[in-house]
Amino acid sequence: MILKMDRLLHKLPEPKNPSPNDAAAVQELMGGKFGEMSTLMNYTFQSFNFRGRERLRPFYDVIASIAGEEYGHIELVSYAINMLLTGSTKRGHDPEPGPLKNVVDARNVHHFIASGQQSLPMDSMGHWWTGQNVFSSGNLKLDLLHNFFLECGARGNKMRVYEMVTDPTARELVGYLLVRGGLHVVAYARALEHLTGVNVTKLVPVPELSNKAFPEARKLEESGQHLKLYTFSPNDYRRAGEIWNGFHPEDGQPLEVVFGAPEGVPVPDLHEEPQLNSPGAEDFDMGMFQDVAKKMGIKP
Ligand code: MN3
Repeated sequence: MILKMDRLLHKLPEPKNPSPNDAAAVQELMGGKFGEMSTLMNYTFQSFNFRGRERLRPFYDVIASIAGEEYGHIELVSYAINMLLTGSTKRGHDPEPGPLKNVVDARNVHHFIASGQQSLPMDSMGHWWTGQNVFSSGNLKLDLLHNFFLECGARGNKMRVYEMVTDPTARELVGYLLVRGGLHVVAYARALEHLTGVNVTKLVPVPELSNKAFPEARKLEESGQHLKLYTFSPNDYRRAGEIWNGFHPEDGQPLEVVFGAPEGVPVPDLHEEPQLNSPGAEDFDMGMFQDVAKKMGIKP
């Protein structure tokens, strides 16, 4: 089961300007082949499908813990896209002046036609994410090799998106994902080492550029965010520490398992976009909920 919290994993700064094209590039980190939807669904299916978990429990615990974190990553990418899209069009109810005319040349007009100026489960070219991106062979060595490759591929794409976007919201997002995805690269390398004895961490980093070259990532690594594997569970997955231990291969600092989830930050409020009828419901009577809340003693 999953336990949900109305919190975001990391604080994103407000965008300097609306940037529909930065948002379109960031979509690759959502619904691209190597995006967060792919990491989430790969580890989710592999953990659901895991056979022989009593014998191989620590491997199961690592994959399941990382699957939990990836849910928070798609959520964070979604908010970054939403924040970058906010303000791209002129707000108002009157269609006649063409309030969406600014975005007819945007890279991804699905943001304005198929959604209310919001993130979508697609890549930077507007291709919908597909379950064909999920690899769950049932063979532990093969699945871990795939996961190591997937995280390295994701790392490469994150770096290129960083080099493409200039908005601070987008760059902070990518910096954070580089740090946490970098940790997942090392986790799958360590898992393969425990399983096979092969020194996979010698391959790290792939691509060769260090996270420390990116100012937003460097700042987070200085506070140790590349060292802590969270279980995203109050009581379970406690044997992840039998794999996540020792020292970070790049800077030699000690690795640590944290039971539970990071505290997170409040979820940003997304304002209404009346020109897109989003969310609409203009005649909804707010007083009705206020009366119900009062009767039930629910605090806002
Ligand atoms: Mn991720």
